[in-house]
Amino acid sequence: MPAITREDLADVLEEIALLLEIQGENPFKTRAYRQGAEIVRGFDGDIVQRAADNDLAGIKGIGEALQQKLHELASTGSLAFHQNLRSQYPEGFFDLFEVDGLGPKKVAALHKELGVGSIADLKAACESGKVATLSGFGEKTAAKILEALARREAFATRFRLSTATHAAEMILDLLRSRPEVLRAQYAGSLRRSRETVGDLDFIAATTDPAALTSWFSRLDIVHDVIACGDTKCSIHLENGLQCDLRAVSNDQFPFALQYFTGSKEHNVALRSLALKRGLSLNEYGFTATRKDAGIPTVHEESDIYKALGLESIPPELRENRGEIEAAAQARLPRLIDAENLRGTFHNHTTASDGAATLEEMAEAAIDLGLRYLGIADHSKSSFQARGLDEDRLLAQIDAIHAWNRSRGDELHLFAGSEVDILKDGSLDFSDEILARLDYCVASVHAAFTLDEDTMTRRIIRAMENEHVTMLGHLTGRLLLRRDAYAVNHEKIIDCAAATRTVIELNCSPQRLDMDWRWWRKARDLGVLTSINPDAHHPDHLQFLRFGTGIARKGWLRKQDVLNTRPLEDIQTFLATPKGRRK
Ligand code: DGT
Ligand code: CA
Ligand code: CA
Ligand code: ZN
Repeated sequence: MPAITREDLADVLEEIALLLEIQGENPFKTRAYRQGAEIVRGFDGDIVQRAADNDLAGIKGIGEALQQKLHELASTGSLAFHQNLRSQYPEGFFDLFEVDGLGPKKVAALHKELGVGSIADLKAACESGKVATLSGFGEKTAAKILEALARREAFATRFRLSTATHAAEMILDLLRSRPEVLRAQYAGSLRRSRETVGDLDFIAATTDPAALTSWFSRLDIVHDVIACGDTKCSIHLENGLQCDLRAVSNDQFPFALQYFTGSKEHNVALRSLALKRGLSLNEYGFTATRKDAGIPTVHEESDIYKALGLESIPPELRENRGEIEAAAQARLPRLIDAENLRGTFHNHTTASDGAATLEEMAEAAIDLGLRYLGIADHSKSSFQARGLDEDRLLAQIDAIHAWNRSRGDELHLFAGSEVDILKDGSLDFSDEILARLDYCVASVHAAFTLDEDTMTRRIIRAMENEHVTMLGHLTGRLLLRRDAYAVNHEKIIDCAAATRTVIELNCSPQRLDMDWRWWRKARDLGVLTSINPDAHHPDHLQFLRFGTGIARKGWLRKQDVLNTRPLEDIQTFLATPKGRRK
């Protein structure tokens, strides 16, 4: 049985209230359940434990009927009364409540009169005109529902790291500017640096939670308020991104931050570790489950880990993929930091499909504090990207040498190419041409539909070329837009180790490719990566931060990343025959 949380208890009570309301129960009864949910959410103490122990007597607002139900729920994991209510409705029925403008009364009428049991039913009923003729609805309401459904479709997506980070930092600034906010942080998948995020989660420590949630719900950036109570507020931004704010006390803050950072799997593992020490851990604090267990003092999130005998686990690693075991043995890797990067290799200019000239890209790199920048424009087969032919490439090499003569002590430019890997695994330039370059990134840009075996052999053939320094965006995926093509990661990683080919970590937020789940294995085999923004604009150099996030998520250290090395070391690396590069 998965551990029941305080939120679970409150959610069930709220759902009961909703279902009773639909069935036309008297308002006092439904209100009792709603109030119960609020009390459970805000209760100062381990309400889950008390419910499990049937120790709820005397809590104001939780009558006998609720006490029994909470006890059943906390001790068995489910509640028969709730399940019975629920079973009277089809699976997709509960989605209807998420449609803007549909309250329990309207949902009840739609269900009773038109048999609407899902979002799809609702859409069909609106389109056929049935909803418009229903008493209490009308043309206008039906049109509004259709609009809400369209918006819901547009919103029912995940968001890229760039969109999410931008919004989160802006909101964090707003939160931290409030005098009643003692500390604030974003949690959830964004803090863990996942490649996409479903919604944003904010935790704020404050002395006045209700004032903070109310202020939050009235911000200019709010498109609509999903729900707003005394301790929690959920809103949509204009772009459809949902933001959940939880207002907690300063003492609860580290626990809430830890809990809502997740992942769920990490939390479950952590909680069972706590139980072995006689401690129950939830989003509000530690409580003793054994008499002899002392309650640890916690000021910061890291104190929670320390109390459980663990090294502090960076958020990026919290996916329950071995991080807890490593932390218990004090063997967590020392992860790369954004400040470790000294240059980067995969960047475009107006010579192919970039928006800025060589000089503009170079100036942007200087502004960012980089010591070297690799230029890798497309090769001739990528004609839609104005790929360079041999003559234009040789002219670009000259321009790069000229830059290095005049400004090389500020920023060294490396002359490269993002050379197409053709369908048979040969390259778009001859070895003679490639030999004129400082380095080359080889990428697949066409013929995506080969079967896995053929695609893998195609890429391996390219990696076996002495001139291919690194492999660009391994799978070609475009997050939320285009799936990865079929390719065998194990074989590619093995080949990279054998041929000393670097595998790029393409940190364009559209790609984040190779996927973070593979880096630890690659690292263990001695494969190097280069964190590359695939910049088509000076601003895109900022993508490097997403790259370090994903590299950290992949357990990578500074020494696993080529572009953390000083310029002189890179020059030595590139001058060494590929098979002997270290
Ligand atoms: P997302 O928003 O889909 O990108 O992913 P998360 O990880 O941000 O998920 P979210 O926003 O639903 O919840 C934030 C964190 O709260 C999640 O990572 C772990 C914690 N959490 C939420 N619900 C539960 C739960 O039922 N059990 C446990 N153990 N943790 C939960
Ligand atoms: Ca989230
Ligand atoms: Ca959330
Ligand atoms: Zn490319």
